[in-house]
Amino acid sequence: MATYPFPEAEPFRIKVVEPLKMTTREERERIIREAHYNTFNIRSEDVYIDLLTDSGTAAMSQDQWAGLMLGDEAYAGCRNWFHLEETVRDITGFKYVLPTHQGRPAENILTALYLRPGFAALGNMFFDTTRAHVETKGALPRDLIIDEGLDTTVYHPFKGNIDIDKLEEYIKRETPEKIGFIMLTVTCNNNGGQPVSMENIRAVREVADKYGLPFFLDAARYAENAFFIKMREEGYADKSLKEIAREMFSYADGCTMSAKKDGLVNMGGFLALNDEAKFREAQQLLILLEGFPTYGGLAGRDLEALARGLREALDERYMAYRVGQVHYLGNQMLKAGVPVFQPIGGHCVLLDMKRFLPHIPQDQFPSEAFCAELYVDSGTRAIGLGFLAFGRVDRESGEVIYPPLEVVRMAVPRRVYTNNHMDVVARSVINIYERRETLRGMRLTYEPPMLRHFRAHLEPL
Ligand code: P70
Repeated sequence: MATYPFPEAEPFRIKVVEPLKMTTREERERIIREAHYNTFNIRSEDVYIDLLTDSGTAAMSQDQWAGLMLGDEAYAGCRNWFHLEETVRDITGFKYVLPTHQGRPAENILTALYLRPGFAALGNMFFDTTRAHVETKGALPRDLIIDEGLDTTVYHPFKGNIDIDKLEEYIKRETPEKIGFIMLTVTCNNNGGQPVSMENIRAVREVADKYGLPFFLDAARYAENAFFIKMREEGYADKSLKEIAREMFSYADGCTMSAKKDGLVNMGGFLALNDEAKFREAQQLLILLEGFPTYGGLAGRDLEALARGLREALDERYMAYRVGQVHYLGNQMLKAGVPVFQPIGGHCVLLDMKRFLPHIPQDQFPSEAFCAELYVDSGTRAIGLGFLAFGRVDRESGEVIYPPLEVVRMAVPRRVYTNNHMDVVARSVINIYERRETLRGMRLTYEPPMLRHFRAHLEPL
């Protein structure tokens, strides 16, 4: 990267623009009230800068758009499928590829293949949908991330790492026969896109071999993970992202992929495996759940855009810009003293609401109070990932269970916003931080039985 004088500058120019509606503060106050103070309920058109998710929100390149015109919409054997299969094999080295329309069907199939009631699945931190698929197979998801991974105040270059001692202890205690698989989410989404080191991935392979367990990657943000390895881990500075990614995958037996992230597409995913017998079983499930194995829930043109996007995400200049923009946003807030989860991850900035709004107790939804304020202030949409999303009441004891983190996530879509947009967000967050004592807590007025943050209604206290 030394050859580029401004490594974080955009390696593209903009050819098509999407106008954004500007609303007034009065309008936004009405909109958030009508949305019951839940940013999921706001219409996208009423949002100025949408940081709800980096999933499926990327801008495609001219090469991807051109690829759409080459879509072969045959039911069986379309050429775009072969292009995608060859691309995934080339990047991951896995033998068998199954296309899916997004990440969760791949998770559904993988968990159906490897888990039985009473089994456990061990990981650094399972993403919500993976966790739910593990649970619906009657198995137990177990998060074994290193302690630093949940501490918002300490620095660690690879906060996504799994605790190898805890992993081995768990396997010995529960016996390997009761473990379905080990899975590392790279980067680790639930603590803000924190990377997993190559050393850690290699160590998991050794444990997996020692106890005869399969080991998979949740590869949604694998290219961003490869970039952090290049930047932070000894011995990788001179390797290409593709070489690093290939090495990451070489230690695993397969992966699930939500291509809506590092696939740079608006919809798409896949499951990749090395085990032939499991692949045959997976194909049967794929046909049942998604469609014929050469399209798996996607149009031919979508398969083409994905094959092209997967390669683009491994371009170092793109990635330096990408991660650079996320850090550009977070660093402005850090400089102003805002409690930002550190180090900043690959796809989002997390604000620690326990330190940002210490006067609002967790059961008064500080994250949602902040998100409502942020929307009214600048039309920016963020989401709360804390008590509303993950808190629950224990069915047996009636005890209220608080999640370890109470954070607001600002996820940055890929290639969509400029740094002027990032400045608006940073200034708005800093504004609110300066008058944080004026924010009040919220209470629930409607609580859905499952995944309550998506549809909950709130009102200010
Ligand atoms: C996000 C989205 C999806 C995801 C993931 C990892 C590491 C699998 C999946 C599932 C989901 C989301 C969350 C809140 C609001 C909107 C969207 N992550 N593994 O934003 O993939 O969605 O394709 O089925 O991060 O982090 P898929």
